[in-house]
Amino acid sequence: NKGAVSLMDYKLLETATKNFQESNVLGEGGFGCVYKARLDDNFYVAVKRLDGGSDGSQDAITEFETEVDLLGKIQHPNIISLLGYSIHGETRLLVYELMHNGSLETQLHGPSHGSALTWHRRMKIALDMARGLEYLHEHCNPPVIHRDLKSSNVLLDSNFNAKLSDFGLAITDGTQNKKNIKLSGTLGYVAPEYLLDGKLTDKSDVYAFGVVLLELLLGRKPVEKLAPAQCQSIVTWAMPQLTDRSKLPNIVDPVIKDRMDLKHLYQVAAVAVLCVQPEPSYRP
Ligand code: ACK
Repeated sequence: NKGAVSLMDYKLLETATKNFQESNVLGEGGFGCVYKARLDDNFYVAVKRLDGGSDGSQDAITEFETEVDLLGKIQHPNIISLLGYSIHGETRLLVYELMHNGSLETQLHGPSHGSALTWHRRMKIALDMARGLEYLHEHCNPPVIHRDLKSSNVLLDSNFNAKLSDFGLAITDGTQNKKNIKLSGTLGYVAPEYLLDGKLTDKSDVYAFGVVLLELLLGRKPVEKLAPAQCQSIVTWAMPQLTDRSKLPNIVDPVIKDRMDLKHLYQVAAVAVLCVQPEPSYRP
């Protein structure tokens, strides 16, 4: 029974949360570690642990709640299954189906450099992602915008079936609230019209999907991570024009502009530069 943790689910969940060991870490995400845990003799799950108490814990709690609310209601072969969750003091646990081949990002850019990803598998991953997105945009009521689609949020099972994960930033609001929400996403995947004008639609996910398609095709990220020194020089170049908020009438939506902290201004600066100087053939 998805959406609520039944007694049986609760018992299983308890088993899983007692059975995971620090040594069984699968990887680290934005808000905590993901562990492999044994549910019973031959059934394993993935447990994501969010520890509270640190800076940004309110964001972590909000993301936890969004994930539980949304994934609790969603069931689709190309969306990760949330099997249960628990809140114990400051510690929050999310229990998912185990995806044996980890994330698309690690498969593509990790030590194996995509060697397991034949063209046939890459095509199938693209199709699986499209099916997951189509479900979110066209068949969920209200429609869901993922808002943080990227290769690290695409997980692969033992047969390399792809499932979308990490719904902490997803939104389901209709159209009216989209300009009031905090600007979020990952640099390199964020649609320019969302970043620069705050215009968020399901097409923002489609842009990010395009970036992942390029990753599948090129075997590398179309927009490389900027080195701190590069960021610094971009920001130094852009900040004089951006620090005075009143001088930005057409670049950023007024509501977003008021809510933006310096971190977001830096993002806008960095992306403004990336938009001015794109590598033409890599633009989605
Ligand atoms: O790329 P990875 O090996 O796959 O490392 C990341 C890490 O945890 C942080 O997100 C892995 N991960 C996340 N969710 C799952 C899951 N349900 N099954 C298996 N691995 C997962 C992800």
